[in-house]
Amino acid sequence: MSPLELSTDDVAANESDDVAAADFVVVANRLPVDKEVLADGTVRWKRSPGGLVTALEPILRSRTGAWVGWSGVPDSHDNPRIKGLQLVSVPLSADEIRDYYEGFSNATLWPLYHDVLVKPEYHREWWNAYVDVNRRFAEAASAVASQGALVWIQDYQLQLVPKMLRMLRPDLRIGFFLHIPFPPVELFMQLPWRTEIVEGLLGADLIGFHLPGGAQNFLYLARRLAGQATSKGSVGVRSKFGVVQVGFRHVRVGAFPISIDSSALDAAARSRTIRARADEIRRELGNPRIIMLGVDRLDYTKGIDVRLRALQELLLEGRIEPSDLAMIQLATPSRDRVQSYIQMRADIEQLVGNINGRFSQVGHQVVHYMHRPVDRDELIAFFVAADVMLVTALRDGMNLVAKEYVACRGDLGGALVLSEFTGAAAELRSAYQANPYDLDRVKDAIEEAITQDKEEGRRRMRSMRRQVLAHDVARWAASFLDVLASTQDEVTASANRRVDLVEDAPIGGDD
Ligand code: GDG
Repeated sequence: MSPLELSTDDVAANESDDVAAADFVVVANRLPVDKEVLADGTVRWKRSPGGLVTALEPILRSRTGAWVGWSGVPDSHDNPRIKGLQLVSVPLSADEIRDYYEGFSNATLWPLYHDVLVKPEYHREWWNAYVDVNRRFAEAASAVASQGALVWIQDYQLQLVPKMLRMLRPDLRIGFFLHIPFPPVELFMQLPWRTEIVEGLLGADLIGFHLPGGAQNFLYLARRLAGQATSKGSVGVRSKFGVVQVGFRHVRVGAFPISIDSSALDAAARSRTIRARADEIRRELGNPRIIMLGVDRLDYTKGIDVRLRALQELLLEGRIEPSDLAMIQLATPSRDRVQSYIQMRADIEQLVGNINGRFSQVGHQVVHYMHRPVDRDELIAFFVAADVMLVTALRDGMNLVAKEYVACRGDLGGALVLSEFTGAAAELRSAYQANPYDLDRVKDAIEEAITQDKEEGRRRMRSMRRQVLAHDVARWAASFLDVLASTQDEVTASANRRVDLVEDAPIGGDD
């Protein structure tokens, strides 16, 4: 069994449908497990990969709480259980998966919030499904939350849940965190349902973004919508804070850059088995002078094509010897029924084929492309083995992979090439940063990383590690939850009052 899979001790079908009241509830599109129905009809549960699970799991394991989400397959009514954590499954039909998940979430909001890298599609039936499914998530959270519980809603698929949940349960403290960028106003204004989304979010007591820029974009919109905004200074987190007044309520808006379980990764990467596997990977690749690595969900925002093009040109120009280099590109399957993803996969696989066709030799392949998930230990061994990590996203809320690479380099080896358009770039200033739209600069950054002086490399890695080890996921969660908890008095004061937004207030144009 791969380490990605949970043992039957960890995960079992829930024998009873009892739902215990929880005082800490996470609401996310996906449960932290995937249901797999095998060809012979057997059911098994696996942990699901992805930034959100990676980030929240350590926090949930240290508390008693509930996680409300979808199991990942159509019409599943099981409630799988992970030790110490109640999972509440929200069933989705095949039509809802198509319209709410693949449609409105991933073909409307995802591209709209990522700089319109592909054209967002606006369909009223997708929107209707998004409203219906958000309502069901709100109802499920309302049913499991105890009186006065703290509810933390996650991400772009559930932006209407804060307001819906507040209407059902004004006693709750409600936080919302957006894991992807919040777009500039000019782009957001395209959305036919822009007012509903902003109002939906304003149902929360605290709205968190990765970066101050996202918070600013949202504040600007929300102030114009609610019309009564005030601004306050810092409320105990590093970033600047804003407050939007919504009727009697104050909604706090701030930046909380997410992170990883840094010390766990640091320790794992130092283990003898992982180091031995990293050495073995280098041998299996034919002992190349340089191992480059890319680790991404196969997504057009990640700029996998950017790094492949840069590599291709560097090879063509003779700035890298093909025999010196092996690149591993791990591209975890993602959203493979959404049209733009099907096209992008074909483009990337063609690029890999072109590079290998031109530069590989018998016994030495230049690009090793994997379109499947690998288990966590193998991934850590990749990080330890890689001389140069390539993160060339065209837009990325944070990018945990960049931080994971740094956490795995206790040996102070390796170099990180990092897109300026990731959230991580704000913290990892000592990376070789590049504008991913400037291919010459990307190439230069890769060359600088390859040819760096050893001491310079150690200095850069040491400085990035200081940041990543000090600012881990526990600190991220604590800073969000501390601010959310401090809203308690206001919640008590405003309980039973209606959410009182200014209806039909203009949020754009000429007011
Ligand atoms: C969203 C935002 C934000 C990937 N392949 C495998 C695997 N992974 C793990 C990585 C990392 C996670 O998945 C990916 O996280 P990212 O942050 O890089 O990207 P998204 O999935 O797009 O996440 C992003 C994040 O939410 C958190 O807020 O940073 O900006 O887009 O942890 O290591 N893990 C394993 N096998 C794989 O094959 N075990």
